[in-house]
Order: sequence, then structure tokens, then C-alpha cells
Amino acid sequence: MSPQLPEPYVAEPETANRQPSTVLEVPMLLQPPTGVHRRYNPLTREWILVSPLRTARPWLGQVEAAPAARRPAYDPNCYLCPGNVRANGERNPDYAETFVFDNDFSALLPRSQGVAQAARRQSPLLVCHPERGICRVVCFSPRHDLSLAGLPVASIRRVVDVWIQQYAELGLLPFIQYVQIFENKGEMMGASNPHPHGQIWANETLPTQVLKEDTAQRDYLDESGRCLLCDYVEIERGEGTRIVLENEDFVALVPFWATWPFETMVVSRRHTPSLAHLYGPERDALADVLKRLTTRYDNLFGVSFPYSMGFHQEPTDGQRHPHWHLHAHFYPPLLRSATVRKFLVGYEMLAQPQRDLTPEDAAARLRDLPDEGTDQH
Ligand code: H2U
Ligand code: ZN
Repeated sequence: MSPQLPEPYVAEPETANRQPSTVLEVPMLLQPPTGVHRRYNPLTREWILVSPLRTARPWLGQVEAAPAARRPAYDPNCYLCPGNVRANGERNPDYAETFVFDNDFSALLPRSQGVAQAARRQSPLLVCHPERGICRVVCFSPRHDLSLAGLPVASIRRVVDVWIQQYAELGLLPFIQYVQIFENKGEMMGASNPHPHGQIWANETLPTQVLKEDTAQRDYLDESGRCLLCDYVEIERGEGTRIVLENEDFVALVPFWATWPFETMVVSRRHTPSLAHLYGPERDALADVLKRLTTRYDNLFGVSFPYSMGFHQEPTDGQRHPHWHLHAHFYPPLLRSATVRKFLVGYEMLAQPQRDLTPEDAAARLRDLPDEGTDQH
């Protein structure tokens, strides 16, 4: 089969709505255009509009509140601090490292809520299904004033271990097909509490974003005999312009198709389908990359950087998924300072995502920052 290189930067008008052909070898270095163009996201099969010329536009819109002052190591009013009472009246243990509990306001419940009755009578235009699941909260540290960036690598490694244990434990339940591990950090991303914590929602169907990535990765493997993200990491490591940092086992990069200004992906260098497949040194390496990436984020605008992040990994339906390649997405909202954020509104809601700053410029900004020395928690 002769390898056919895609035209990743400029789509021909007549092919503009088709997905690029499968990448079978590393393309030559191409300069991204400085003019307006579209980029293709092969994981979700969506397009994004890039308008580099717009970065010069003046901003008279919303300015976010200045970041909060330094927090105490313990807050008697925090529902996640050790020994404190939560909203449902339960008392947290006096935990010293990490602490996991079932979300007191779970969006998913393990017992079916009886939608099935209604589902039987509905039209194909009114489709609904019962959904079972389990939601948990993971406290990363007893320290109220720290974030992933402020935790020592050894403590982040313990968080990685907790994620793995939860993924395995929840994934083993017969009715759980997917375990979504994520963190909302900062008020701007809707976090309800500054105490360092994340969430896990596990449910019985593949969530929409995961299903898109599942299909795209499966098709790519079927068509090329190769893994989409293995190929992608090879291209990015060859080009280098969108790499933020890397170590032996993980690479952090601004994806070619990034939507959010400083969006990044953390991808395992070895083809591995889930966190549970990582060897000990790889778990340390993941902790190292998370520490260095979040520290750079904090150093970007000199504030504790808000984001939503989460892992995408193989479903837990008991099948083999050779097409799945473990990765994390970081979606930070900030655009040009600690107080000016990117909004995904009008055009993005109605048409397609759009960005001004190019992914290459965003990666260069992040790459040039120190990945140590933050005192921002
Ligand atoms: P966020 O900061 O991402 O909202 O996550 C915190 C979660 O903690 C949230 O889902 C739960 C909320 O339901 N929570 C409890 O389970 N118990 C509480 O006492 C308060 C908040
Ligand atoms: Zn706290």
C-alpha cells in the first residue's frame, strides 16, 4: 500500500468536508499558514477554525475577578478538609494522604430509576434510556492550600495510584462500562471548592466524547493497522513545534487541533490502553509530567491556573480495545491574562469551534516557562 500523506494544513475546497486520509508516515515539516484556516481533529472528527490575525483585537468584554488570596492549610468551613463534616452530615476521616468518597450529590445512581417504563412507549424522536452509575470525589491531599502543581511528585504519584485503583474497582462492576476520571479546577471552571480534588463518574454506556474517540481510534486501526495516537505522537515528536514537555514515558503537547487557547494533551509514549496498564516507573513519569505541566500553567499568568482535565482510556466492558491509547486532556479557559478568558459562545455554539492564538504559539509560550518555582496554589 503506498502511503498517502494528508494535507493537514490547507484543505482543498472539494475535499474540505471529508476527513483526511489515514496518516501512514511522518509528514515533512510544514509551516502552518498565517492566514485563516481550518484544522481537523482526528479524535473527534470535528473541524476547528483558526484565525491568527484576530489576536490583535481589543478586549472590552468580561474581566474575571482577581484570583483569591493565599488559602490556609486547613479551613474549618471546607467540606473536604480532614475531620470536617460534609453537606450530608457525614464526617471526613482525619486522612493524611488521599481520601475517596461517594459523591453526596451523585449525578448517577447504581440502581435503575425506572425510566424503562416510559422508554417503551416513546417515539423514535423521543428516546431515553435509564442509566446507572457511580460518582465519587477524590481528595488529592489533606492540605486545603495546595493544588497538583504544589504537591510533591511523590504525592501526585499517590493520586495516580488512587485513580488506577478506582478505575480498576469501578471498572470491575458488571454494569460499569466506562470510568471517567476528571478534575475541575478553579471557580472559572465551576469547581465548588478550592480544596484540591477531582471527581470520578462511572457509568454503563460510553459517554459522547469517549464514543467519538473510540470510533475514530478503532477505524484508524482497522484502516491502517496502526494506532492513531502512536502515529500522532511520532509526528509531534518529529516536528517539535507543539511539544510542551516530555519525559521517558509521557509527552505533553498542544494538539494540532486544540480548541482552547492553552489546551494540552498528555499522551503515553508507549501504546497502552489505560492507567491500569502503566508500570511503576511510568506512573512516576505521569506524576512528573502532571507536576511540570500544571506548574507551567501556574507560571503562565502568575495565578493558580483554572482548567478542566481528565483521562480518556479504554472502556471497562470486558472486551479488548487494541485501538485505545491512554491520554489526558487539559482544557484551560484563560486566554491572554489571569482575568481574560476564552468564551465558547455564538459561532462556537452554532457553527464550529474557533481560536485566534495558534497552537504553535501557545506551545512556544508554555515551553518557554519554567516548570518549577511556582508558589501559586
Ligand atoms: P466540583 O468541585 O468539581 O464541583 O466537585 C465537588 C463535588 O463534591 C461535587 O460534585 C460533591 C459535589 O456534589 N460534594 C459532596 O459530595 N459532599 C459535600 O459535602 C459537598 C460537595
Ligand atoms: Zn479543605
